[in-house]
Order: sequence, then structure tokens, then C-alpha cells
Amino acid sequence: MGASRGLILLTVLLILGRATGQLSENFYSSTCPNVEKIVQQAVYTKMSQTFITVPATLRLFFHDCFVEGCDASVMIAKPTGDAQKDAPENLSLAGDGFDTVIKAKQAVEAACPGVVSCADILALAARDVVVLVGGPSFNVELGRRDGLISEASRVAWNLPKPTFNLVQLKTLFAKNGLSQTDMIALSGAHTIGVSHCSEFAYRVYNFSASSPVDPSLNPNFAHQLMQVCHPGAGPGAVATFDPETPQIFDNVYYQNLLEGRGLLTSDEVLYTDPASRSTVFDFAKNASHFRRAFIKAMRKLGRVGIKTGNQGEIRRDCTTFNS
Ligand code: HEM
Ligand SMILES: *[C@@H]1O[C@H](CO)[C@@H](O)[C@H](O)[C@H]1NC(C)=O
Ligand SMILES: *[C@@H]1O[C@H](CO)[C@@H](O)[C@H](O)[C@H]1NC(C)=O
Ligand SMILES: CC(=O)N[C@H]1CO[C@H](CO)[C@@H](O)[C@@H]1O
Repeated sequence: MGASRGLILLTVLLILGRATGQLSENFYSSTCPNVEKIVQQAVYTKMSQTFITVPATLRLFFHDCFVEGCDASVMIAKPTGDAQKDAPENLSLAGDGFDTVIKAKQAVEAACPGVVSCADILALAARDVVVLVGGPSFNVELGRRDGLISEASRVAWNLPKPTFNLVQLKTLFAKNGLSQTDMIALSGAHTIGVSHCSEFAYRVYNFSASSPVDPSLNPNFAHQLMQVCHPGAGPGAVATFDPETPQIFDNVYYQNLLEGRGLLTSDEVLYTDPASRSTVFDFAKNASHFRRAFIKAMRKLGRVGIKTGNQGEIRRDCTTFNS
């Protein structure tokens, strides 16, 4: 193909891309050129106050994208108490994730008012927290608009449950355009952060089973979990997903699965099910394979259910709709 025909084709593709509502990495290059630096600075400041910023922000991005799409609908607070974040399935999203986005938005508004969506700020912040704890860096596509719907009642069937088996996990991720490999790579986010006992204690205290301890659990690990989640432990009791390196974004999560040290059923099943085992094994043995797959999956996650063009709005305050 001649160079000029190639150029015309490229131009046509670019125009079509815009028309069909695609994102682009340089979306704010003329309207808010420093947006990435501003968000990164706000994330860094927040993280130096509390480490919870890191897991909380990453998880918030996932929940935002899986319910209504990546449109900051998870950020909305309503006086009626029936916004997305109020659903029981928000599984106690830590307040520091919300606070990170609110602080970053304030800093961005001071430089370029009314231009950058909360959805894009959350996507940037999710990348930044991963980088801050040793995870892979990558370019974030931008141009999302903020959504106009946030309903608690629409959360339940859109988020995975910790009791899910491989087919259930695969089905839900496929509904969002994510492959089994994407799902396994994104589950690697469980290399940081914690879970409350309520999400997994049944794996060590199931008194209706002939053996109350899930046989796929490593016996020593099961013993630790029984101590953390003993029947007198309060509702605040938590266990780290990756007890080895809970504050480092590495592939130890997968190495733990090989040893029966997956905290949730939905973690361990990735290794116990022969249909996904080889990918877990690969990520456990080769950190760069995991990092590459995680980047690809995060960029795909960031395209789920996006609003572009004149859909939605650019919220002034991330926690309320413009009115
Ligand atoms: C594959 C299906 C998934 C299931 C069933 C699941 C479930 C859970 C559960 C039950 C918790 C504990 C919540 C609590 O007790 O406070 C949790 C925490 C967490 N999840 Fe997931 N998750 C999944 C995928 C993901 C994905 C794709 C990401 C991000 C890319 C993610 C990021 C996190 C993080 C960072 C935490 C720790 C939060 C904290 O320490 O505050 N998870 N997840
Ligand atoms: C407990 O074990 C029983 C018998 O194996 C099983 O049917 C049930 O689903 C288990 N409960 C939980 C919460 O996993
Ligand atoms: C990971 O895989 C790449 C090729 O995909 C290879 O070059 C590299 O040596 C592997 N690293 C380890 C630690 O096995
Ligand atoms: C951060 C946040 O809004 N968490 C809420 C999650 O849902 C429970 C009720 O199920 C609320 O009590 C939390 O405040």
C-alpha cells in the first residue's frame, strides 16, 4: 500500500475512533496538560498519610468499572442512602479510596476547572497506586465521562462473590469483555490489602461439613486463619491476602496459590481448577509475564462501559451529580 493511501486509511480510522467513542492517551494534552502529574502528586500525598490508599483505590476502580462501567458512579453519595456505594456488596470499600479521588479532583479543578472527569481521575489514580508499591507502570487511556446513574440495587449481580468457582468468575468477567487470562491477572491485585473474616471464615469453620476445613487450604495457613477468625473475633478482624509481602505489588500472590495459601475460595480455585492452573503457574514462575498480562487487563478493564463524547457529564464534585 502506498504511503499516502496508508495515511488516508489512518486518518479515517482515527476519525471513526473518535466517532465510536474511543479513549486516547493524550485526551487532555491541550485542555489540561499537567493532569497526570497533578493526580500523581495527590495520590502520593495521600499514600504517605496511609498505606490503605493503595488497596482501597485499586479496588474502588474495579468496583466502579464492573457496576455501570468506569464512570465514577461508585463515587456518588446520596442523601437517600441508596447510591452504588451503599450496597452491602460494596464489601466495605475503604474510605481512603474515595478520599484519594476527591483530593485529586480538587487539585485538578484548581488547575483546569470543569475539564477532567472523575472517572479518568480514578483510572489514573488506580495506575499510580500500583506503581507506588512496585507494580508495573503503563499509559492510561483517557476521555471517559462521568455517569448519571448510581443505584445500590444495581450492584449485587455485577460484582464477583468470594465463593465463586472458575466458571462463575469467567462468565462475569466475559460479560465485561475480559478473558480468563485477564481475570487471573487482575486477581493478582490481591497481592496487597486485606479481607474481613466474614468473606472467608467458612473455609475453616464450616461445621456442617464432615471436615470443617476446606481441604484445598494449606494446613498451616488454615491454622493461622482459624486464629485470626476465631469465633470471638469481632467484625473488624481481617487477614492479609498475601502475608509474605502485603505491601508490595509482586507475583507472590500466585506463588501462594501453588501452596494452598489463597485467602478466598475465588483465589484458590484459580489454581485448583485444571482449566486455569497453567496460567497461575506461569505467573508464579515468571513475574514479567504477570506484569505484562496485568497491564493489558487493566487497560481493558478501563474501557468497560465507558461514556464518551456528549454522554454523561464532567462532574464538578465527584460525589454528586451536577444539577
Ligand atoms: C476475581 C474476583 C474477585 C473477588 C471475588 C474479589 C473479592 C474481594 C473480597 C471479598 C475482598 C475483601 C473485602 C473486605 O473484606 O474488606 C477483596 C479485597 C480486595 N480486592 Fe478483590 N475481588 C476480586 C477481584 C479483584 C480485582 C479484579 C481487583 C482489582 C483489580 C481487586 C482488588 C482488591 C483489593 C486491592 C482488595 C483489598 C482491599 C483493602 O485492603 O481495603 N479484586 N476482594
Ligand atoms: C459447608 O459444607 C457443606 C457440606 O460440604 C456445604 O454444602 C456448604 O456449602 C458449606 N458451607 C459453606 C458456607 O461453604
Ligand atoms: C520470563 O519469560 C521470558 C520470555 O517470555 C524470559 O525471557 C525470561 O527469562 C523469563 N523469566 C524467568 C524468571 O523465567
Ligand atoms: C465506603 C462506604 O460507603 N461503605 C458503605 C458500604 O455499605 C455499608 C452498608 O452495607 C455501609 O455501612 C458503608 O458505609
